[in-house]
Amino acid sequence: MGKTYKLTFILLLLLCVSCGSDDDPSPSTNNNLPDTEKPKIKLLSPEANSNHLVIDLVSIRVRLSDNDALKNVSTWLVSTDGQRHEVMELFPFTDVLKATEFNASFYPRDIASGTYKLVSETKDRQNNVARDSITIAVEAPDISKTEFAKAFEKGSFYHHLDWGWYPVDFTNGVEFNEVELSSGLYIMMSLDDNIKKEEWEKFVKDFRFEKQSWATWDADTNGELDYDEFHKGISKLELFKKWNLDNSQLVSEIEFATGIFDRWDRNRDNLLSRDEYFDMFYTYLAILR
Ligand SMILES: [Ca+2]
Ligand SMILES: [Ca+2]
Ligand SMILES: [Ca+2]
Ligand SMILES: [Ca+2]
Repeated sequence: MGKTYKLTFILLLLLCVSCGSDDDPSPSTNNNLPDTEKPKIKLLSPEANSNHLVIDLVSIRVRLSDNDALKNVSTWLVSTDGQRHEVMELFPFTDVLKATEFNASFYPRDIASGTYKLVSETKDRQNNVARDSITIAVEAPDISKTEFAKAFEKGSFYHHLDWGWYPVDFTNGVEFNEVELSSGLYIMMSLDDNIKKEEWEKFVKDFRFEKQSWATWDADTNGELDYDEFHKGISKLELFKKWNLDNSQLVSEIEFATGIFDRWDRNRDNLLSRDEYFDMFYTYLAILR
């Protein structure tokens, strides 16, 4: 299930095109004259001169149109030294399309901190080209709880998963009862049917539960954790009680993000440094991993 499902949401994420309705789906047939009119393009998102954390999911939205038919769209970043960094694969339009708003998103995971030009380009079927660009910045500062919660909300897979697959119900927003808290952590560690010993060992180290012993978690000693074993282990850590700061029925999204923040803040200075969040975020919370 893990793989199929991952593929589904990768496609959703990268290829989410909302096609503008067009009354006339056929290319204009003005007596075989070649189309010499350029398409039009406008970058609607992200905002010009906006700053993005290196763990932020950056949403791109471009409005495109052509008098005849659009061929494709692509987007990339250009650093100040002129180097080009792809952030999205070239997307071809197979249907005849005169106008659309194209959506995609990317994590600046492999992008060094700095200022970049974000360029979007579209071609029509005669290869007439149009481009639009804006300036954005990518940064990796120490972040507060609030800033971490914001990045969590923007880019964590809890907001993007198809929840039908998992024992959680986020129809009222991302919040957890005690069972869902275990499920949420389970999904964070593994999208498969079990948790392997290496995954558990990494988790207890990363979340500073080093005193835990594998033998007490893996009750049937088959070398992996099924969901019940995992749930029992998590229950003993009493995370639901500890993370449920207002003592309500649910661990809210902000309480969940705060709980993670505290586990990752190794030096207890109430900030997450890049070293404390970068690998962790991309290991446990990013949509594509
Ligand atoms: Ca054209
Ligand atoms: Ca087991
Ligand atoms: Ca609560
Ligand atoms: Ca810290």
